[in-house]
Parts: sequence; structure tokens; C-alpha cells
Amino acid sequence: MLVLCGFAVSNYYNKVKLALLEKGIPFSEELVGSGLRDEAVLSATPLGKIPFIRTDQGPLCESSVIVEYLEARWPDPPLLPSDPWAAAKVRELCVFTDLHLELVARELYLKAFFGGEISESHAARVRKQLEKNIAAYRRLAKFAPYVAGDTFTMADCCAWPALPVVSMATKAVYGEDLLAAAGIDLKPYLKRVGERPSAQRVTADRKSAQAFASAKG
Ligand SMILES: N[C@@H](CCC(=O)N[C@@H](CS)C(=O)NCC(=O)O)C(=O)O
Repeated sequence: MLVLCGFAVSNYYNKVKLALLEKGIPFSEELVGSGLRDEAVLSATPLGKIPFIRTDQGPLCESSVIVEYLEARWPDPPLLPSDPWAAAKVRELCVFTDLHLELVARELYLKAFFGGEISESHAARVRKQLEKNIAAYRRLAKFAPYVAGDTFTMADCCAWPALPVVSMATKAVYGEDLLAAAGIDLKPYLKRVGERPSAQRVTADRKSAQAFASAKG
């Protein structure tokens, strides 16, 4: 059986988990911390990043690659439209979410979530980049009600776990949620996707993992 490795607080882990659950693919979970350098981990995920999966054919890392593999191997139910153009538009949204929003906002996490410090100049540079990228994302994302339109797609597997983190990080660092400031109201979207059984499982597991982490201190 396929094994999803990583931890349930990670948005990238939850992106893959949503896809697995939406497709009804049997899987188990293996708790693996990020940034581990031991050979057993590096042979599966050479940068030590999570998530990765273990399959009968071997390990695979990078959440986008994993989700594409799941789509190709278990096409039903689909997370991409059959029309190549429409599918490319969904993938475009995935890239914008992962690369142009989450990866930029990630530069704030040290201060936003881990009690660290970042310089004012760094925070200002990230803000400028995020404002530009969020405005661009807003041109593409439909939220009607799903990110790519009327159907739940791979773009929602990316967006639903990641966008709240972008909101929280910008609020924590700048005192202002930059998504909301750009006119993106996430509440109806998060609620809508949050009603799906897949998302409910992801949320419940994330909350348990967070509670466990804070109990451990
Ligand atoms: N591009 C990777 C990003 C994954 C990623 O950044 N994972 C974080 C946890 S959310 C991680 O493992 N960070 C540890 C590190 O970068 O060493 C993917 O899509 O899977």
C-alpha cells in the first residue's frame, strides 16, 4: 500500500493527503520530520523535505510530482479537467499557489510561527513581492466556488491548505492579512472546501498533530 510520509501540519503534506482522500486511494501515514539528514530519509527525499511517498516501485518526493503521479495512476475521480487547455489552467493555478504565494510567504514563517526574527528590510522585500504576486493570483483564481471554477481540482489541493497559512503569516508579521487586503475573502472558500469529507479528515488530523506538538512543548 502507498505510504504518505511527513507530518500533518505541513500544507504540502496536506495537499497530497487531500488528493489521496479525494481519489479514495488506500494509503497509510508515516510520521517523518522535515530536514532529517539520515540516509534512510535522504534516499527517499534527497533534500530532506516532506512530503514524500513510498510505493511498490520506490519513493517519490515533491508534492506536485506526487499529485501528478496519483492523477496519472488513479485517474478517477479526476482532479484535472480532460480538456488539455482547462487542465493547463488548473496547473497554472497550482504553480501560482505553490511558487508565487506559499514559497514567498514561507520567508516569513520564522517570525510568524517559530518565534524567530527577520530583518525589517527582509520583511519589506517579501511584502513587496507578495503584494505583486497576490494581485497576479487574484487575476487567475476564480473562487466560483472552487479556485479554478465550479469543480474541485488539483488547484484546490494546493490552495486550501496553503492560503490560510499565507494569511496567518502576513497577519503575524505585518499586522495585516495581505490576501484580505488584496480583496481575497477566503472565508466562503475555506468553508465550502472544509465541508468535504477529505478536508474534514485533513483538518482533524492537523488539529491532533498541532495539539500533540504543543503538548510536547
Ligand atoms: N517543493 C516541496 C516543498 C516541501 C516543503 O517545503 N516541505 C517543508 C515542510 S512544509 C519541509 O520539508 N521543509 C524542510 C526543509 O526545507 O528542509 C514540495 O512541494 O513537496
